[in-house]
Amino acid sequence: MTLTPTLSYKPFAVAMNAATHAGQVILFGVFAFMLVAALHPDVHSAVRNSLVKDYRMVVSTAHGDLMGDGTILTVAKVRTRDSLFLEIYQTKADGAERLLEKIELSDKRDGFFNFNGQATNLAIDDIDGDGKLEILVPSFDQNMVGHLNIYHYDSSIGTFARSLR
Ligand SMILES: [Ca+2]
Repeated sequence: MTLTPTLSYKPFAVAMNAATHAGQVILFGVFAFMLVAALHPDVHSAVRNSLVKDYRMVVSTAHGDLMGDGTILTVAKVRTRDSLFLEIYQTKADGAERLLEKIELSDKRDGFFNFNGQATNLAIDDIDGDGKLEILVPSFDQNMVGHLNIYHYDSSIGTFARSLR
């Protein structure tokens, strides 16, 4: 008898060992995942919530010479999972948008109001007739009561401020 069968068997055994080892690694990986999932039954909702948390949607934009100096500014109404913002941008000479101000609204739900016969969720108009434009931002509070928030540019402090009504 020669040793050939033994020699041919050895590589096979090594291959079997490698395959078994790989199988164990995979099994361990599956087990580890199941363990994580068992420890954190809400692992899926956690992943989903983290995705939703980053969710950001521009629901409306409006343009106007809000500072009264001929500079046309862009106002964006931005909704995230649990907040509502106004972002005011100035378009620079090179076309880049520069964020001038970000204002968080106290209400978290987007709202609409009737503006010149149309339902709108963001408008720019001189509603008090002083020759300067205001930002008109409707929103809903947690009781779904609508509010019309009004902001104007206050040149004395160089920033946007909420208008008293
Ligand atoms: Ca005004």
